[in-house]
Amino acid sequence: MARIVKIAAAQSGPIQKDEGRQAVVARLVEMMRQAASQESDIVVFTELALTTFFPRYYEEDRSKMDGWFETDMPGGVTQPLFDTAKKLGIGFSIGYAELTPDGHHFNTQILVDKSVTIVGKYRKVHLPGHVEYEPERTWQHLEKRYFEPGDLGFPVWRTMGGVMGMCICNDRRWPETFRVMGLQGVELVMLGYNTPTLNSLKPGETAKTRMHHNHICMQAGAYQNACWVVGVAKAGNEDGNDLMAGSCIVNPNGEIVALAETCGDEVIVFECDLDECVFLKKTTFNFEAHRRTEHYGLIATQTAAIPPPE
Ligand code: CDV
Repeated sequence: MARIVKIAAAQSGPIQKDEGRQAVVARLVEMMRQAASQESDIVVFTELALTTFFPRYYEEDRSKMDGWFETDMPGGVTQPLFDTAKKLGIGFSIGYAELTPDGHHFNTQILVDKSVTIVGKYRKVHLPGHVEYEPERTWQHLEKRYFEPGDLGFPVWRTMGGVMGMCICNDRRWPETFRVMGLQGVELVMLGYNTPTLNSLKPGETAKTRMHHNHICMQAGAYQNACWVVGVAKAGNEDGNDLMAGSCIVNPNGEIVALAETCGDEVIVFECDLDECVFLKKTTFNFEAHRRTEHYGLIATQTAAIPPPE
């Protein structure tokens, strides 16, 4: 038995601050064509795929940042993605900054099926960084200033022959992200990331260690929930800021089966058999048989770690 979904991960190279959305969308459309030419069912783009990673820029008046946000999806500039997907018969998932009609700002990802219907929307829950300008940092990471935490939870959708979920960048570091989707039977998790190659608060940490963190959390999420994970980077040097590459496709054993080789626009493709999720879901990670929720209360009731008194 095999339920094959051919997945393309479309890594973006750097997007400079003054690169227009139209030029960016043209790059994404080109990668969508490459994915379709390899008969992919779905192409996954990165977090905030339409612009440079703007949360590195501080602006006192937050409303001045609204130009980085999309008020419509599809909108005038993003319509070519939907038109091309329809023509080529390919689904896609893409991250962007969302400004809602009632004025809310989210870091959002959508899932679009082959008929170009938006079947799923996810809004980033774990927002890293800080609200105010922090002079001790070599660069700023102001996601907490410009976005609200997502208000949709971690839903999954039955579409394209499987159970699909999404999360965004920092979410991948939290086992809760994957487990909540695992508890809904997720078979494929799609995510994009913009991750600095180095840590401005920990100068000695190597790029290799940070790449290890990047991969290990996706590999653990895949294995512990018996699902496929696709992680798609925005990579390379944006306005002097280095973002790590390492886009990958991970199987339900937690093994990386496809890995990007460059720091630029690059498409990697793998035939994912969703039935490969079945064995672990029925044995080691048969949640119904083995989970002990009576001991997990702290996870959903306490935020900070509270060690015992000295
Ligand atoms: N875009 C992100 O969420 N980036 C974070 C960085 C700031 C650590 C990440 O977890 O990769």
